[in-house]
Amino acid sequence: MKRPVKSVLAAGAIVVTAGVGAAQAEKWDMPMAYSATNFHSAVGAEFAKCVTTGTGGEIEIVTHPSGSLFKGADIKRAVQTGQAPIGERLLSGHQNENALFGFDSVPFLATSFEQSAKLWKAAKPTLTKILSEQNLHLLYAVPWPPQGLYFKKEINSVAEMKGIKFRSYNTATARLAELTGMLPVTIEAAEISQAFATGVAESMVSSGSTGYDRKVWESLTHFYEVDSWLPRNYVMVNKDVWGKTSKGNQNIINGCASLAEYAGNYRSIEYTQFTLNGLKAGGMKVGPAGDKLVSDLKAIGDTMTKEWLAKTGAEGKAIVDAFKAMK
Ligand code: PCA
Repeated sequence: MKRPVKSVLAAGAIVVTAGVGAAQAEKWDMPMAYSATNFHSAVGAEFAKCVTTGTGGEIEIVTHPSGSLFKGADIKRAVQTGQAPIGERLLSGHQNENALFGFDSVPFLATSFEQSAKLWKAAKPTLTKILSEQNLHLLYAVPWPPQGLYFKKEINSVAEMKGIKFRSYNTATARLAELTGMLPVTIEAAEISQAFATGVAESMVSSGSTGYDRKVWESLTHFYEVDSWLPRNYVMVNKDVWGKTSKGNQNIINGCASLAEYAGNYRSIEYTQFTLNGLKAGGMKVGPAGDKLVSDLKAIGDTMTKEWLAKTGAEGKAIVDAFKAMK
């Protein structure tokens, strides 16, 4: 792990040389759940470079996308326990531990990038505190594009979804399946192409981005733009590791994290239409959900919102109230 501090040649030929007496170099392996080509992973790789360059190589971050170091579901535990110093994960993936993690998967609460940014502002202090109590320091978070529904046939109402095998990625998506009469099966994004090809799953709610990354047109035919919510990925550091990091390096990491959050948000917006076009080019029918499907889904959304508020109590209500006050 430890090796002498060395110069880092950044893009544009800026040479950063660590001073005499600089701390020993550390390598931080950063597990990530999504494919290397996905924009979250690309932003994570830029963030890693920024930190490596900015700290003059004192901290070298090496990203491991596609769940190659730890599978998505195991990344948080790995960082909490110090098996990995830093990592990225879907925030609402922890909804089963604490319903507050699902603030960004409440149907139709925040349905655009603008609203998602406000909701994040409203929720961030609570989420930061919960993560801190779990030995995690929150660095940055980036939204996925708006979520829509994928199917292998035309669907015009919730009644037509009955019995369909549905790939879920968190508690909210599993609940959505139950309430629509579908059969939920949890599958990581890294494994969905195979799940659809073999018929283990026939439908999912996700962004155009994930469908595009996983080439789902090889198995699926329809994507309905529902804009039900925009879930976030976040980057966390083990708190003990963070506590041992020098103030100067913490500042550099925070600066790189702010840049990553900004760039990630921008790329997510840009990627939305690009990936919907990609699904079309792959042969899928892409368009807004019909009126009946939308009104059926809104009714289910109301149920899920009530359930989430009942589970999260005063803290959940405070997030929603703060968000609504920003409008
Ligand atoms: N892609 C991720 C989470 C949300 C999204 O758009 C997934 O499907 O796993």
